[in-house]
Amino acid sequence: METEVPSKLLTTLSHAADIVRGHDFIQIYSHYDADGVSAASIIAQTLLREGKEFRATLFTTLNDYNMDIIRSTKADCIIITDLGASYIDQLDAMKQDIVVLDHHTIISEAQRICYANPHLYGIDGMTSGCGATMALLFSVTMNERNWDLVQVAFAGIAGDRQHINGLSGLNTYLLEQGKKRGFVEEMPGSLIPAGDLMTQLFLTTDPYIRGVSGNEAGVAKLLDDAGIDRGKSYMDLTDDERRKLSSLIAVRLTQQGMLEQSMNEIARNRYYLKGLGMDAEYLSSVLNSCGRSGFGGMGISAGMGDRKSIELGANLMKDSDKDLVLNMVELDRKGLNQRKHFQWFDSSDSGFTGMLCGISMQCIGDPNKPTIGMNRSKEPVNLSSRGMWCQLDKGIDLAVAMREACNTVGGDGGGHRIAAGGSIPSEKVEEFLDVLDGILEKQLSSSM
Ligand SMILES: [Mn+2]
Repeated sequence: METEVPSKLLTTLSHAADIVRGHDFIQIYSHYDADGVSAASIIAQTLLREGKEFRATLFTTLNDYNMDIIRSTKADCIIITDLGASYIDQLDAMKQDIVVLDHHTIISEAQRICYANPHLYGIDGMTSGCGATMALLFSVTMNERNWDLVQVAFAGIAGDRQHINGLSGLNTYLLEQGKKRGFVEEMPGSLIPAGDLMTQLFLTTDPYIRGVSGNEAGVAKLLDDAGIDRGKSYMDLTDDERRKLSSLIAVRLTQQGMLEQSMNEIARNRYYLKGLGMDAEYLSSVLNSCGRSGFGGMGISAGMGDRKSIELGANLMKDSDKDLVLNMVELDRKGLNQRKHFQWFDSSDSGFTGMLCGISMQCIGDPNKPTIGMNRSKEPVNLSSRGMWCQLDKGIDLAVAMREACNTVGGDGGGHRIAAGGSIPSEKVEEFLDVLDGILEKQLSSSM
């Protein structure tokens, strides 16, 4: 049976397409992560094919400051992707034609502007449709020939980790259509990273393997223990070698406290993008590296399929993967600070706060408590948080907890139940930590 797109969403999307068709110049705003860059690339390519002019701007987050930037645009038509859910009321109050394609938790419904969000149709935007999913659905509503862009949408899905427990909701629809049309292929995954083993085991943070990731001698020893030639790559492994190496990795991950569910998530299915000749996760990392390194324009042209940009982005990715793994080794050495109901770290020296937060939650942290990462290098202090499914089952909702805790100390926060962010004034850090502990305590006790 084929998945269907809710008719209310289709109506909103064709309304959005009509609005956009009526303009010659469109301003795109999107998020700077892999999903946001994917979404912006899909929109940009769609507009280019329609012969429209456009400009794209990426934001690290949508806050009051960036909202002022949006308000001061000279464009008569605006498309906002992977952002906007928390500013619908303010966008509604603007004069321009506005289309918002987001998947973050709903605060309010739109009165005037055109707003599509999986949550509005009873679909979970945290797991079953991301910014790039919404952008693609808009794109194919504009024109059916845009189905090739489903490949870019998969980079967004992978970037927001919506594929780790299997695809669902709107993403399933994208896979069905992508497969049928010959653009996407689904393949089984592994705990072993793809590519040259000496290089990729050194760089891996997915999983982060203590004593192996970021440790050349550790990588060599692991391969020796598995009886595998150090020059081999994942594709060269015999079935026997693959089994041996993956069980040695599983043993180490278990020793560092990783849950079996997390290991299954790492051995998730992979999505091969046939037209682009690469894995969705690879494209996702390239786009993520571009966006986060301040090369958003290059990221968008990479997402639009420009080979040179993809290659330059891949170089950025290798450098940032190395920085990331070495920072993770350092964080692992220092350990996480424990509070009653969460654990936290300070990554002010390195950045990578959100990524380190996700890796430590999954690979080295106490799986029973959410992990909070903090970057105090700028004002306001930037915060990330990650939870686990087992915590959500116990009542944890990080979207609410981060919003309330940040608001209490004069900051802003929000996101998804399992992953949320925020910003707070630097002198309020201690107070924030206390307030957050109290909110999490309430969430846990009220669900019992
Ligand atoms: Mn997203």
